[in-house]
Amino acid sequence: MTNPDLQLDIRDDVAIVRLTRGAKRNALSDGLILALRNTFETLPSTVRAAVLDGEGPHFCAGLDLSELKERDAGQGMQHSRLWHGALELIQHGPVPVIAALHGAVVGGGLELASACHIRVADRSTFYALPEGSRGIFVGGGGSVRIPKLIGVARMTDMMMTGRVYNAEDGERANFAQYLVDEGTAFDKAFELARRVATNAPLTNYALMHALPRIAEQSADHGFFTEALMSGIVQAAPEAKERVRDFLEGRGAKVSKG
Ligand code: 1HE
Repeated sequence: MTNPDLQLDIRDDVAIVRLTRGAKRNALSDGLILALRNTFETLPSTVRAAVLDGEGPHFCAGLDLSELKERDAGQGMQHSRLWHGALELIQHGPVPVIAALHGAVVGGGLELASACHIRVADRSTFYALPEGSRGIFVGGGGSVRIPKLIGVARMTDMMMTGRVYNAEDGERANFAQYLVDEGTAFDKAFELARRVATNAPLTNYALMHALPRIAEQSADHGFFTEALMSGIVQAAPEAKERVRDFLEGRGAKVSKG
């Protein structure tokens, strides 16, 4: 399925997925949501990490409001489930995804960013949830994912009062793990993706699939799941090879950042 509003470019083992609907601030139409789902579902098996970014002055203006027609309750629910399916394939898909943020990261754009594993924001970035003032509610998984980043109290405040966070305050509030100079978010995200791509695939798998689940388990269940995952990951030949490399002086040492 091709969609002119989404571009996929593969550079070695990193996929670059770009929203290319800059004229409409990368507003997410149903077609674009389906294209995102399809892209992450069908990434070539050689890909080990992905960068998600947006063309033009803004990362993403959220839901395409021009498609917000009169829907009955059932259709509204199905629309939300469409988003859930697509964003689930980003969060729990085949590879870690690093979002390169700039300009508006608002509404469904923030929901999309929060489904990624690492967020890099440049200094032009701002975050908002205008759903609150448009008389609607989040529907793309935002109520589940965003409080895990910034907390329920901040999200409630954003939606009730229309509060907008700038890039610096946004970093302090945990929207993004990296804050970089304007115009450099893609480069930083790509550099991180290349680094992430060198990890053992099972380690990345554990980080994407086990860690967030463990965080929601009781301590007792979490310790047990951790032990299972730990056993599986360390048994892989690649883990043995990497540890041997270090012990025999070939592996990189940890150094101060
Ligand atoms: C759009 C959209 C959109 C821009 N749907 N068309 N999201 C929002 O409520 C955010 C709405 N957008 C904005 O506040 C602003 O557009 C921005 C701050 C993002 C960017 O401002 P600016 O001055 O750079 O651009 P612009 O002139 O406002 O927009 C350029 C064009 O994009 C214009 O169309 P044109 O034909 O007049 O050129 C806009 O109409 C169009 N555009 N944003 C449709 N969102 C799963 S539920 C999720 C629920 C939500 O996401 S609700 C929040 C929706």
